[in-house]
Amino acid sequence: MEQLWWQTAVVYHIYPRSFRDSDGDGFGDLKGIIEKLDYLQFLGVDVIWLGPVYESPNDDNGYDISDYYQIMEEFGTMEDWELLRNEIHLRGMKIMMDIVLNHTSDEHAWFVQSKQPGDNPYRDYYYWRDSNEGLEPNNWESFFGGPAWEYDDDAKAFYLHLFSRKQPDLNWANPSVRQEMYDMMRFWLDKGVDGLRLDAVNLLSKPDGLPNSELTSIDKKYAPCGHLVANGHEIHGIFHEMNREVFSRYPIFTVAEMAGVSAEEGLLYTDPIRQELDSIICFEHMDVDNGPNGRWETVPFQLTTFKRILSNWQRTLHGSGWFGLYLNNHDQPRVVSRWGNDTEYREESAKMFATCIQMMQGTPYIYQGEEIGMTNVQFDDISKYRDVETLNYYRIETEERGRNSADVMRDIYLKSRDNARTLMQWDESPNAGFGIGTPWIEVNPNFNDVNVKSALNNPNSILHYYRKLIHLRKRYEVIVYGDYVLLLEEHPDVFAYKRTLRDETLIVVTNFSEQEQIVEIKEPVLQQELLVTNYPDNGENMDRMQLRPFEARVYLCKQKETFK
Ligand code: TEU
Repeated sequence: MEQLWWQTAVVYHIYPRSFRDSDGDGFGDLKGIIEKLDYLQFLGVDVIWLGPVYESPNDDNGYDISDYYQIMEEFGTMEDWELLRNEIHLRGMKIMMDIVLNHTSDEHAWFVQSKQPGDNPYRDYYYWRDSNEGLEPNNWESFFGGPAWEYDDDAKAFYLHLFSRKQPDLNWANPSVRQEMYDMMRFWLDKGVDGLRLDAVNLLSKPDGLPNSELTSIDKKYAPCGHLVANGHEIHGIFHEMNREVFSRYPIFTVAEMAGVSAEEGLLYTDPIRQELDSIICFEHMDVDNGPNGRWETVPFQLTTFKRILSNWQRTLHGSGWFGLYLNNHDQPRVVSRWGNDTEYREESAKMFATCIQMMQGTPYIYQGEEIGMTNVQFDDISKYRDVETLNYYRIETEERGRNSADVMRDIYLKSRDNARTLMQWDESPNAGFGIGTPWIEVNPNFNDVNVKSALNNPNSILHYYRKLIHLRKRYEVIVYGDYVLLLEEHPDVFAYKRTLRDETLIVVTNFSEQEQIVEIKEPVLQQELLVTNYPDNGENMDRMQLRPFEARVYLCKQKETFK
């Protein structure tokens, strides 16, 4: 496989609204990010992924774009963005923009135009359909709850929105839509952007005729349609064209966010021979605690399932495709609260998860606050939540399905996206040093204990551990290019694997439980060195280990065979 710059890179993911507010208006902004670039450089990351910063009415915090060529007022100006780009580049880092191709805002000029009667070229930019005897054109349910169709009085028709009603889906079968989007991406790439994160991008090709979903939802009203709209029949053709028209003309890195994708499909999207995309962020490993009725229903985390899924991706993409390694982002609850222990073992479990995911093959993504072990939040009232998906869920469950509020709040505590969107915790000053204004969302009350300033002062902090992991990736090629073998496959509490490149082997052992675990790893090695661990080294070799709660160890070994 050809070696490329982004294969050794570590990405830091910024949710601009919550990162740092420089002007006191209560919203994070571009100048705020500039203030923190030295910190990110110190952490050692290579690429900064900026959540969407384009003009937007913020129904879905910037994922509803009304103008792709303007910067959102709350975040600053185009000059601020150019300064941010320059400051990132000056520090030897790169900038990745978040691009939303599947939908625009309903306030985008194309959508406003598309409602007009008569001969109107914009009508076909979206999915406008007549009503089906007064009902929606089909039974699809939006990913954010309720019908995927909204009736518009001016247009006298329904339009499709897989996400919120303020995010109408674009019709990618229309060549003008595709050209507009290619122009837009080239605009940003010509401005010196180094990478693109493509939002929900395997949804671009819808099935012909938009057929009903055969699934049923709990109340039989609308039915999930993800399986019909993901990986549609034209999708590979679209990416091949996009690659020819855009990506292949720049020395950039692309990562596609794709739900409902198997490892085998992931390989089709990312195999360089096919000239589509460079890498993929999948959902399969994050969905393991979702119940049969979707993500709001939580079932117990099964480590064996999690291991099987990640191992399958590791093996399938090795040597051809490329994987995005993550356990946290702006759509997911914080993993330390979700599958770890965010009280007694917060530090241990945060470091253990980082070790487990970052020693695999792929590009690691660190989501803001993950590096200090930020946790989920439990606001006492729904009025303190901001996420459109969470608010829709609360309304539908309490008003339409008649569930009691306390039960619904429990689901929200576990899965709300706002768990990850509270303010970045910089120090122990009011609002954790986010800014002096009244913030758009409340701070997590634990910021006195969990913040960057105290983490910087403590050499054993999660933050310093992350720095170490990042440095190891730069130093040992086996972490980047080694092959992958799962060890202790059936163990219910320990995730262990082996990476090998030439004469070097890395053995990664992580305890996902609060109990001690005794495990033995018998490998024919000549020498072994404990590269990193989240507990004091007790001198054990890997042929007999007594792992403490959430303990993680990484051994670097020289293989015996190579010394024959
Ligand atoms: O997410 C796409 C996606 O699949 C999500 O809808 C995911 O299933 C959901 O967030 C889980 O709750 C992307 C963005 O990351 C997300 O923030 C946006 O809301 C969404 O696209 C629409 O643009």
